[in-house]
Amino acid sequence: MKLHNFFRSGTSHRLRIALKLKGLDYRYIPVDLRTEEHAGAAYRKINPQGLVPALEQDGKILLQTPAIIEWLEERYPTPALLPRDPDGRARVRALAALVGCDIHPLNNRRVLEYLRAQFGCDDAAIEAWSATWIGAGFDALEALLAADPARGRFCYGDAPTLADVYLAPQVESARRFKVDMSRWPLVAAVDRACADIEAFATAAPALQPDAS
Ligand SMILES: N[C@@H](CCC(=O)N[C@@H](CS)C(=O)NCC(=O)O)C(=O)O
Repeated sequence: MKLHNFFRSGTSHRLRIALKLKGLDYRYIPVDLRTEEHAGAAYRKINPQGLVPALEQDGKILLQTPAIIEWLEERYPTPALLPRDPDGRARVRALAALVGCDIHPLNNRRVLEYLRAQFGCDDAAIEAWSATWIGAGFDALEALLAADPARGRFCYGDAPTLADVYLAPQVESARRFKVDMSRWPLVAAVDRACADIEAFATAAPALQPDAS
């Protein structure tokens, strides 16, 4: 498999974690967001949307991390990233969607660049914007975790699931935007539990070949 990705991209980070949890090897193909490589013609042949990551296998290109991770789950079911029962699956998917649909897209690079270019936002304004949407999402996540009587070390139970695969990169991004994580002790505790697992530790942005 070839993983077209960028070390600091949250969605790339999410997919690296899922691949590593499944024990799958991949070739790391860096796509540099700093030089707009993702917007160029060569990468748009892989993903016309000009977004990373993309996963290539046997000449097929898979796009959109929710679809790619569900494909991995179906193709390589062990270890499972979703619980067996429908209620558990709905819960885990909801926690993942809270991050993937309602936090991450608002803080995407192209959104922040648009705020800078069209509305003259400076670094402080960008940090305030990002902190607002990360905070709103993490407030809800913290409440959901607190209300779950069966909660274990992770978002759902005592083994990592899809929800943790989404959560850990979002916490990493929150730190990059200088968001104080002490407001969400349960979210921070889940992130620490994830960091103890090799798949999460080795997927970290700072350890990737294009990190600088
Ligand atoms: N919904 C897409 C989102 C992908 C995405 O937003 N990727 C970001 C990096 S985390 C990107 O390529 N951004 C480029 C830009 O904003 O210019 C997915 O889950 O794969």
